[in-house]
Amino acid sequence: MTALKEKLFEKIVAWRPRTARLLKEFSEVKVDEVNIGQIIGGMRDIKSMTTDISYLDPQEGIRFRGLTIPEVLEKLPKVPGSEMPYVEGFFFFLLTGDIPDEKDIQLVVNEFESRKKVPEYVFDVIRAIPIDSHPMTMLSAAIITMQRESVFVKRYENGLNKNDYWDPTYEDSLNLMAKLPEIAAFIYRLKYKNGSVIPSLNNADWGENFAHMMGVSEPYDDVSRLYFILHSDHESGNVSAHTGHLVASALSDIYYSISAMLNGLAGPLHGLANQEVLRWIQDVMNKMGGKIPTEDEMKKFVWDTLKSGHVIPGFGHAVLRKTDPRYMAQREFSLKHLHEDPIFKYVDMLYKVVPPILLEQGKAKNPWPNVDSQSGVIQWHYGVKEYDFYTVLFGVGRALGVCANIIWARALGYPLERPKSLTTDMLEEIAGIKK
Ligand code: CMX
Repeated sequence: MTALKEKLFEKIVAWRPRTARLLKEFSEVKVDEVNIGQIIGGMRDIKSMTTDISYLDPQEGIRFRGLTIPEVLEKLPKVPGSEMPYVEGFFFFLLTGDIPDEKDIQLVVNEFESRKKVPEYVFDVIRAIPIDSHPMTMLSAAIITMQRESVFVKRYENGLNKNDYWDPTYEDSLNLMAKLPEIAAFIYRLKYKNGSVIPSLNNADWGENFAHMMGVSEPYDDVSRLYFILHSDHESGNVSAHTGHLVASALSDIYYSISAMLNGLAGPLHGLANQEVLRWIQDVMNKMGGKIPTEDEMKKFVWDTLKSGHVIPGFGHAVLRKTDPRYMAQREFSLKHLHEDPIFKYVDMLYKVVPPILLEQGKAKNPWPNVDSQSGVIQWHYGVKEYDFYTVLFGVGRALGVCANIIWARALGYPLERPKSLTTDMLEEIAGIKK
């Protein structure tokens, strides 16, 4: 066992009795009640899943392993000379719950380094996909193509004890995560830079290597670190994390699970919103001939969008009821590094203008900006202007959290997920509607 895996195993062994006790002694204790509005309304707020990797409070926002975003950015060791922590250290933290020291971080760096070589057939498959396909399609296809590499499948076929499911899942997860930045940067260079692929650096951290492979200079390494960390996890009920968890609960391997996770992330109500924000802003900019609109002009654009039956991308949230701290972290970075950028000025004005309008309209439960409102602007500023690529970046980050969750789900023996559905007739009967 590698040192990282051993550390994780110790945590798993210590944690298992807690889950076992809850199940054995407290299975019948009620946690929640469910009403018809929730059943028809996309299961909002029904407490029915468990994860220890992150928790989303509606007012406070996300905590990763108990730490808020500012605490994560402050407490986790930073890459020398950079403002941001190592993504590898953050992954160690998600996986084990411990704040890593330099040695712990090096364990993850080494694990990723030794597993990062992408099989050539994966690149062949991506090249064979029509170039005008969405990059999320390419990423999802690349991952599913690698399913034949699954260690879990091979060991399962040879007869694997349930207690050990987590072990080959860990192997698959690290094998896949190590390759994701390579595949994402390959897609970017193939699709938007005439196929001039930039080979990976040896022994660089995720941020530095990704910026290098994208062909974008500093501080894009820090932008990438921040981006991957912020997008990693948002507890388990969101579409991408939930899809990954659900698919994995059938003991489908990590490749099937993460590819499915990405397909959920690719929807405009979820991860695709970051590209939609830029598309919307570009549209406003074109209409304004590049001039920064006045507040009144911006208000009109917002109302026009709402009146045409569209949502304002980057605003609202199914759980959050305050400004998303992921938005705030990126806003702080933007205020420091790109406050003069015209697109940032648009975003800044939207921050002022949109919430009162959504409140006045009275539909959205949360009028405040979410993570996607700010993220594309930073990418744009550093020259990554191909906004349909932004969800790929979200996806690479999200895989960190979902892989950590799936490893733990296997370690704690979480079963096949299988909620119960009812017919409309049954709901009407429960409601006491006479027919
Ligand atoms: N603009 C306009 N209307 C909005 C809105 C927005 N930004 N956010 C919510 N609403 C509307 C909903 O469409 C819904 O309208 P109907 O009653 O006509 O169906 C109503 O307000 C109530 O919705 P809600 O309960 O507040 O929000 P949901 O939990 O149903 O949906 C979300 C949450 C994120 C899908 C929604 O706020 C939205 O569509 N936002 C814009 C897209 C976006 O930014 N998505 C990214 C979210 C973060 C992420 O997952 O990446």
